Amino acid sequence: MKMSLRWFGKGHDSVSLEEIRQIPGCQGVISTLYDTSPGEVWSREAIRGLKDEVEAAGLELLGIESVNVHDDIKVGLETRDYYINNYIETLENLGKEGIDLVCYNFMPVFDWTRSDLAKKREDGSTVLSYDQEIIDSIKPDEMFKEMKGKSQGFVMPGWEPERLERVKELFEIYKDVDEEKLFNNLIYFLEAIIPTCEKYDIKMAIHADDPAWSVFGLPRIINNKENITRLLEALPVKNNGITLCTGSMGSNPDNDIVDMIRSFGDRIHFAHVRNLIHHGPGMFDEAAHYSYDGSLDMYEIMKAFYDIGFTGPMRPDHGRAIWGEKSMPGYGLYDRALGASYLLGLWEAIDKGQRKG
Ligand SMILES: [Mn+2]
Repeated sequence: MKMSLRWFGKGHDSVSLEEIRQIPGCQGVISTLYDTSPGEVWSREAIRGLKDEVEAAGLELLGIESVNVHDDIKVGLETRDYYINNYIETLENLGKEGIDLVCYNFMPVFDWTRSDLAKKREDGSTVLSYDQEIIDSIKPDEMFKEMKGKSQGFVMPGWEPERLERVKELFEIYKDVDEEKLFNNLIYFLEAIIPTCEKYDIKMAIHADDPAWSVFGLPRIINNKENITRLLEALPVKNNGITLCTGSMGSNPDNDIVDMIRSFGDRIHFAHVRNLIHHGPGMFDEAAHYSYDGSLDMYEIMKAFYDIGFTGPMRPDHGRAIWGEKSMPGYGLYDRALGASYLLGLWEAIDKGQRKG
């Protein structure tokens, strides 16, 4: 396992590479070319520039999160082949620069959804939170505006202003896309790109839908064991893999995360590990990483990753906002550093316990 932190790039992230370098045991970052838009070809020069910047700080660029998939591909429009070719060109350029992990998602319209970006907890920290009743009471474009107003001035991934302008149009183009169509469009996309991934040994790692159920009537296909198994079996090659995000998948208490990790095994290429508290159906708050602070058993989760021999990058994913830090919601330095340390501590204990038998 390689501990890492997500980094949004200079000018976008409140956290610097130099700060990340000082988190004990943190080997690298997961990043993206934040100034690109979905469907655009990433140049080798830009990729190399990002890699050089990360390496100059003494860190490794362990993967890309995300290379976003253009809506025309998800919807299955005729224009999709053009965007798929661009995606392949981007993969070739990434492969030539030695990048071997690409996280992506196949969620329509919204990359992720929350009803509150700064819910206050008893100790004064704030967390992201979800309440289905609130979501049901607002229109998607109103939610977009609300999210923007609460993002502390940061542009959040998946909530770029240009998407806000198109939100009604996006709902329109997705109106005939049900789960079956979306799944078939995902397979069409993967069949086209997998030969390039195999050539450069790039592992594609699809991220779970967040939350793991349908919102605003939009289809969800990466939300439980059955659906992920279907995807992995439809294209049974190693490069067609997943990002196991404990927080997204764990938003639904019916999902047994430990069982999923053990079942998906070497098809897991990237791990997002965080905790959350379930408050009832369709209601949860994000939490500190520690088992005692949430509903997930982080020891059992880390033990499962250990037992499958997980060697890929792991990141602490979202954290709470603490100690007065101003950052993109969920992506401050302090709580993610605490999370990384805790997860590495669990890992060391599991490893040493195992060796001593
Ligand atoms: Mn995640």
